[in-house]
Amino acid sequence: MQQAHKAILKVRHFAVRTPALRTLRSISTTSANREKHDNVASNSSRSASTTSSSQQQAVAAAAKAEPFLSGSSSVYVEDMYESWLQDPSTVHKSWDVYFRNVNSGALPGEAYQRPPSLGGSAVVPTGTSSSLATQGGLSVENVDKHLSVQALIRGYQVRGHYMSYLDPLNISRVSLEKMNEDLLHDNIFGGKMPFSEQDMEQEFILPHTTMIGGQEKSLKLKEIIHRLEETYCDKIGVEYMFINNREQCDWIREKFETPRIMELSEWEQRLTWERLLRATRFEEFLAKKWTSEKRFGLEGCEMLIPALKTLIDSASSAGVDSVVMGMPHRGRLNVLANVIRKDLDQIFCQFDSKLEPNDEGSGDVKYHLGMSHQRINHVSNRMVTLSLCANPSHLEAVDPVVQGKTKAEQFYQGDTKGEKVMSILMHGDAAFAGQGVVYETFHLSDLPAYTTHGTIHVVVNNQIGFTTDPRHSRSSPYCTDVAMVVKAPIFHVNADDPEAVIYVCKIAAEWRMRYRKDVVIDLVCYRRFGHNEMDEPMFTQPLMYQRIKKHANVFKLYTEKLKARGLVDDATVETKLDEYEKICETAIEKAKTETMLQFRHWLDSPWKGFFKDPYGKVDLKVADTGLPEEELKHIGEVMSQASDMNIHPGLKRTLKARGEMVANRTVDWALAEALAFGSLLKDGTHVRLSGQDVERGTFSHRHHVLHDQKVDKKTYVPLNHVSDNQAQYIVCNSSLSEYGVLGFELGYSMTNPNSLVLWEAQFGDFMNTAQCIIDQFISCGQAKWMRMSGLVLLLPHGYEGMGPEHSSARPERFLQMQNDDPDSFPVFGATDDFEVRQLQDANWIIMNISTPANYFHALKRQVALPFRKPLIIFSPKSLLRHPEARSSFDEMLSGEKFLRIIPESGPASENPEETRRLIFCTGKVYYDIKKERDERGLTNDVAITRIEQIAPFPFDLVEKELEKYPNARIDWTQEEHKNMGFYDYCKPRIRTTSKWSRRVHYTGRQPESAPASGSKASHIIQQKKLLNDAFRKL
Ligand SMILES: Cc1ncc(C[n+]2csc(CCOP(=O)(O)OP(=O)(O)O)c2C)c(N)n1
Ligand SMILES: [Mg+2]
Repeated sequence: MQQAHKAILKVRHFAVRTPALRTLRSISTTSANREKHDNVASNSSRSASTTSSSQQQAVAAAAKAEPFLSGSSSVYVEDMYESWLQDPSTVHKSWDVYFRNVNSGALPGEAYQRPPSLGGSAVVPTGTSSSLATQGGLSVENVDKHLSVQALIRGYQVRGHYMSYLDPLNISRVSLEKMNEDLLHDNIFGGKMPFSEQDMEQEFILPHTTMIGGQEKSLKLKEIIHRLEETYCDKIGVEYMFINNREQCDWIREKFETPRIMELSEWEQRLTWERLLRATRFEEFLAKKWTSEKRFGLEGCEMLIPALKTLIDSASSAGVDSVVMGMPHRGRLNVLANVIRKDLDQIFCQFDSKLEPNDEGSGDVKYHLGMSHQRINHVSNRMVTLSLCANPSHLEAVDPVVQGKTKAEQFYQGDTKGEKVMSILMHGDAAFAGQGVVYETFHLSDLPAYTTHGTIHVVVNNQIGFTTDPRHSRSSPYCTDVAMVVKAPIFHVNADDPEAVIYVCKIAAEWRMRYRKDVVIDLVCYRRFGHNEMDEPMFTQPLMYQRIKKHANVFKLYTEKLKARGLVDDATVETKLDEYEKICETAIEKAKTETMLQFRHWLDSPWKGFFKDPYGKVDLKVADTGLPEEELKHIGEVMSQASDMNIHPGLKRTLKARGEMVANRTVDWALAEALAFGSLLKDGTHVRLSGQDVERGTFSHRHHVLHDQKVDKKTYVPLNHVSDNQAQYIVCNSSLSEYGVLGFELGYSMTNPNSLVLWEAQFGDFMNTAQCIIDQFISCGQAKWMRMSGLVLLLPHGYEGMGPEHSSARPERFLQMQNDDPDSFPVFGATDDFEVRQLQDANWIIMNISTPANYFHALKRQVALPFRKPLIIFSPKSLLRHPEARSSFDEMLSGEKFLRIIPESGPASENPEETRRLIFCTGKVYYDIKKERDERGLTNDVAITRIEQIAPFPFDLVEKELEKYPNARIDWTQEEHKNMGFYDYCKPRIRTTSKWSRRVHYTGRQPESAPASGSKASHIIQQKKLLNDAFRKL
């Protein structure tokens, strides 16, 4: 072993709590690695600096040429150079001379001036801390030492976390140490450790990049190492040197390096202990009462509860009054009980398998339910609303939903900077590393229309995912590495050290409130039992679980610690435990008196005042969706003007055409949409449209944000200029994500029912990368969690010969999940109630609309309904510009409404008995069929009826059509393949409507696996055949 290592080991005996040698090993990783890390670190310095990086690099290059410096020191030379530029007195005199020479143009290799004598020292003799800067010269050896101390400090800052004691079981360290074994002869000092045993007693000036000195400007080397070990290699691993912002790095350094800064007050220690007691006792109580029930207990990470409470205390003290949370299964009941303070009896009665639900819908298992609760925070003495979003089993799916809900709360509170509303997301280690939606959600975190101004992420890192070890569940060293993409600081902490956890939480909350950026707490813990309480972990992790069996729980460990400090005694422990036991027992007695399960008590977004009564019974009237002529005209004119903007000539033409349409009392698709939005905004309803390229519109038809052609970033949103007191319109191009963004908009839509929130897919088929949000939340959120949402999905759909990828938004999938019965004609009593009652029972509404006016009414009906349902619209592509797909103002005036079907209105309808064929179809294909019919001169023979609201199926209106054409053959015609599209859904319902008396003939493409042909030619052939088939035998 080298002398220097021996010396440092010796120092450790009297100065260092954790082994310095190990740290040095970790610092001295491979040269490639080191350069990578150092570059990151030095980049961060550079970016915050006023110096140009080329200047610095030139200095570093010059330094390389100096015989007295090794090339590997260039990073530090750059750093010193930057510091020197700001204040020459911050560097040693010798460097001052050197940099002066470089700056005055000294050639590489010539800038270094030998000092007059070798008597000087780079180190400060003990007790003369200020003398260093005044010394005349340096030995080459001492310059090297000086640099080496800086390297040492930076090494700890960059990589100290690798050597910190994070694992309560002490298992993961073993592999780390092994990994570092070969790296003993490090490269950081060129393979030669520059410190001797005597150097440990020498004092060194501390660089400005560390705060370990507190008020002291220099320290003995052994003390430097001791303090660095304490800061970076104990129970907290601070990972932050990748952040390219010097001010933020300095802030973190100050929070962790300042001597004794991490100590908690006695009051905080007792509070943490009491919270830990409740967290621990809660799980023990459940385990005792329901021995064979799944609850995904928190045992092994009980510190999650005091951690969350500390985050909330700190945020509340800093002004936050609403915290929106999302979390997975692990410890959820404990969070509900001890953080959100859900009544314990309500939780306990969920364990009673005999209780039946009092509410409609499927309900959900107890560890998925949401909750919202307002309570006083006893630390801040302020009211705070805590909500936990309901979530499916699909891990991490709730992340973007929480963010959307948070963003909406911020919007409605006028909280533009996230001062009042904040989100906390909890994660499992395996899920955090493995699920792509985590990454998608992180990438929303700093986008203007999506930012929630910083989320605190807490990872319950129990070092296992079900039965899988971390080495098989991720390729990154930490499960938290994904957070590095947004430069969020990551605080790894050993969850067996309550004080370290609490300190980290305080800093995380402070970070969030100060910088309004994401931050991650990695609670490194263990899982005391199996994945759930029924599971045997010894099958797969025998050694880990042998160790866990011998490991005392953190409450016990902390109790001993506080007893030793005289902060608690046996009597207090007993009293507090008894107190909590009594609370649980009382609650269990109360739970026994419950006769029904009340899912409505578990709403994460209660819409106060939206329903007429607390039981969700609603007045079934639908408000008028039409508009007075003047209003249509006014909004149309607003949409035709560009204010003072220099707009593109093409856009000028578009706006001019809009103006002409308005003058002619006509609307196309884009104008109909704008009229609907405009009138809602004018009435005070907030509208938000989000998705990829929605501002202009994928098909360049919308143009809701006008860009000045001469002034950079000058934009104008006409819909925000409809009237003085209007609500705000937000239209935002999203990141290239479907899962994350759709989840976000769903969360946004849940917050306030008096809004219209829309998500548009670039093409409808891309919706399937967000399938989880559609399947788990949108189609059944109300059934599982009594959660309503009026979210609108716009899914461009239609066969235009563009190939298999952009033709179908897969209507069949949505229709398959519709909850109406194909074999039963709904009966609701009063007939004029049919439409709204049917909608009330539906899980969602599915439309394929063929006219602009109907699109206008559909959007407006979303808000006019006395309840909220998700609306899926298969929106058109070619119809956006189709000359026949135009509507008149007449169809949009007051008194007009959304048409669930558009019946035939031509000659066939006047002579229905004679009509030989009644074609039902939907969407764009209508125009093709109609054209073909008219060209064939079959207007008397064929009636074409469009079904605009596919689901819930308009049985009542279809019945009228069937009765009207008693002698017609019934066809369903679609352009989609037979195994896709609308046929499978509509056919049995038409049959049911006819009381199974009439056949339904299919016309369309034959079954296929790909949604459409890749060749334009075969598309055209197929389309021709389809039309031929539609009129065959006539
Ligand atoms: C998206 C998704 N895939 C798979 C599962 C099945 N599953 C449930 S828990 C679990 C392990 C989760 O491990 P981790 O995230 O570390 O949380 P822990 O259970 O350890 O707290 C898996 C794979 C799931 N719930 N969600
Ligand atoms: Mg885990």
